[in-house]
Formats: sequence, C-alpha cells, structure tokens
Amino acid sequence: MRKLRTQVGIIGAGPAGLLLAHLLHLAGIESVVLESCTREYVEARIRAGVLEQGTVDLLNASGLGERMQREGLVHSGIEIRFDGNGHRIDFPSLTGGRRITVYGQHEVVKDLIAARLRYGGELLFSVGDVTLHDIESSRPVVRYTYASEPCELSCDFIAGCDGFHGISRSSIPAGVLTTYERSYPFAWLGILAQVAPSSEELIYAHHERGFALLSMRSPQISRMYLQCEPEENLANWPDDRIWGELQLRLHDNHGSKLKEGPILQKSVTGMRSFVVEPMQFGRLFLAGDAAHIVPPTGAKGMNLAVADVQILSRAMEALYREGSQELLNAYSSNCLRRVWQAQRFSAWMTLLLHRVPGQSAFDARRQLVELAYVTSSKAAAAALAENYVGMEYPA
Ligand code: FAS
Ligand code: PHB
Repeated sequence: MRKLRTQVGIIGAGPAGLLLAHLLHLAGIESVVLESCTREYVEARIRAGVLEQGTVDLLNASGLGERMQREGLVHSGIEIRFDGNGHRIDFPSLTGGRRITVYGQHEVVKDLIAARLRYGGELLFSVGDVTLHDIESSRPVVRYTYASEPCELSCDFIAGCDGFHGISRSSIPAGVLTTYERSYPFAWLGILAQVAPSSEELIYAHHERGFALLSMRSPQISRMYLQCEPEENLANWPDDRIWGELQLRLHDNHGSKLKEGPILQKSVTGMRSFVVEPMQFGRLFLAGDAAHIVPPTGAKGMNLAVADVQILSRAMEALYREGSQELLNAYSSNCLRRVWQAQRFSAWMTLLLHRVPGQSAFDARRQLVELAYVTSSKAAAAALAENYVGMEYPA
C-alpha cells in the first residue's frame, strides 16, 4: 500500500475540483486531485457553455483567463423567441454593465488542467476504487488504486468534487443529509455542429412542438439543443430529423433560416433539480454537482460549482492562515444561499420555456402571457437578466 499525505484530498477533476486545487495552490495550500477518467476523456467532455460575469472575473483574477479572453465570446444579451417573434434581453443596461461569456466548459477544464500541471500540482487520472474513510476524524483518508497499486492518501480535509454520480455524497452516513429534488418530464437532445451559428447571441425558443436553444462554441461551431422525451433514443434522431425540428422550433416570422452542417456530437441530458443539505460533514466538503444539480436552462451548473469552490478555498485559507474555523463551519450555509437562488431561477426558466407534457390549456396560455410580460416589462426583464448574468460573487 503506497501511502501519501496532503492537506486537501480532492475527488474529481471537473471544474469544481480543478479550480479548487488552483485556488488552494494560490493560497499556499497543498492538494491532490484524484480523477477516475482519463485526461483525454475529461478534456473532450462537452457540457456547459455560459460563464457568468463572476466566473469570468474569478478566472481572470486567478491567472486562468488568458485563452478565455482570446477565444471566449462576450455577449451582451440573449433572445427569447415565441410565437415566431424574437425579443432581446439586453444585459448591460439592465444589470449595470454585466455580461456573459460563451466559452465551453471543456475549454475551462483544459485551461485548469494545464495550470495544475504548470504549477506541478498532484493530479492523478484513471484512479480506481476510490473510498473515503474517517471523515469525522481529524485525519480523514482516501483509499484508491492507481496504476493497479493500492494507495492511501491521508489529509486534513476531503473535497467531494466528483459530480452527481460520484462517491463523496454517498460516503456521508444515512440520516445526515436532507435531499430536495424534482425531475422534469422532458430532457435535452444536444448537438455540436460544424456550422457557423445562425445568430450572434443565444436564442431560447418556446414552441408548441417543444423548447429549442441556439448556442455556440466559436464562430465556426454551433451548440444547439431541443426538448425531447426523458429517455429519448438517439437512434430515432438522424441528422436531418434534428435539423428539421430545429428549423420548425426556431422559426421566426421574418423568414430567417438556420444554417445547417455536419453534426459532430449528439447527447441526451436529463433534467432535474437537486440539492443536498448540508454540503459538509466532518472533514468532508461537497462542491458542485456532488451537492446540487440544476436544469441547464439557466446556464447555472458550472457557475455554481465555481462559486462553491471560491467559498471553500477562502474558508480553508482562513483556517490555515489564521486558525479561524468560522468560514469552514459556515461553508454550507454560505453556498446554499446562492444555490437556492440558482435553483429558483433555473426551475422558473425551465417551466417558462418548455412545453410541459399534459399541461392544461390554461397553463399553456399563461406561459405565453408570462413570456410576453418578461419581454415587455423592464422590471421583469431586469429580473431575468440579473439572474442570468449571475449575482455578485462573494467579495
Ligand atoms: P463534474 O461532473 O463536471 O466533474 C466531476 C468529476 O469527478 C468528473 O470528471 C468525474 O469523472 C469525476 N468522478 C466521478 N466519480 C469519481 C470517483 N469515484 N473518483 C474520482 N473521480 C470521480 N451545465 C450548464 O450550465 N449548461 C449545460 O449545458 C450543461 N450541460 C450538461 C450536460 C451533461 C451531460 C451533464 C452531466 C451536465 C451538464 N451541465 C451543464 C452541468 C455541468 O456543466 C456541471 O454543472 C458541471 O460539470 C459541474 O462541475 P463539477 O461539480 O466539477 O462536476
Ligand atoms: C450551452 O452553450 O451549452 C448552453 C447555453 C445556455 C444554456 C445551456 C447550455 O442555458
């Protein structure tokens, strides 16, 4: 058994785990990141696309923003489309100058991995059989296999950044956590296509056939989604059916047509709202999808993960630097304020824009009236905009 020692053991090399390791490094705190997948897999995994202003500011402030500044697409608004008409929501005028940046999560992950390796951080891929032990003691332990060798990492703290399907959350004894969740009777079929986006900005489209979203990853690559059944079979969706459906749902009364191109990737993402409380137990701290999941309609998932680890790294720095336990004790409550705001907004955006199977004629009509209200009232548009660009990060 190979024995190692560090200050913070981090499970998972997604945005949460990798950014936490970097922020701890900047604070002079050692960590080891343990990732079950390969580097190639993690860097190729296409997921989120929208960075809140606070996320962009944090990445820039921590020396990670150079390529994002070069390649990221700064956007000043989104379009909400319904009944064949588009309505733009302008962010700077409604939020005191804040914007979003479209820069794929997999690009952020590549930048974070490059930074860890540049700074000589301990980042192990393809680890197996990860288990957590003595998480209530002052010396918790992570056991795992690496290159077929059994290993044991003893640490002061463990950060569970291993996503919704990880093992950290399930390592907390039964009866400790309260789970809040809801699922939605639909999912998103997402595509990555080798074709220039047909719009400069994102278009969220409500349509009687179902929701559609036009997004992008670069001036040459489109990222698009359409509402589908929860257990959709991709085999039923050849490229021409996908493009045909997107043309219908993103139709506008001005005759604009979507540019089509080769589809490079297809996937189906389920929809759920999920939170566990508290987000900490003993010396184990949950961050990102390990603690909460939002439907992607509000583009909050990755941004919440970033906000969690900023709070956690600050709390650990206060402990190691000043011996103060106060911020660590308040980690969960400090994260959950933002988490629940994002949950509210994401559920609201999801139910505003999707065709809810079996919804009454009243609710279908009410949805259209609410869309008209949100896109015609400055106050309502400002409420959407301030949530979409993201609340101010902790100072
Ligand atoms: P992640 O899931 O990104 O990372 C967890 C890491 O832990 C993974 O690399 C995993 O391999 C690793 N891991 C798991 N178990 C482990 C174990 N036992 N040992 C070691 N490592 C382990 N959000 C949006 O805002 N917009 C979107 O369009 C969007 N699309 C998504 C599509 C999909 C299919 C999914 C699953 C999520 C999507 N999300 C989206 C949400 C997503 O972006 C998450 O919010 C974000 O990845 C959260 O980051 P992490 O918390 O780091 O978790
Ligand atoms: C994306 O570009 O992947 C994206 C953008 C906005 C969303 C969800 C996903 O709400």
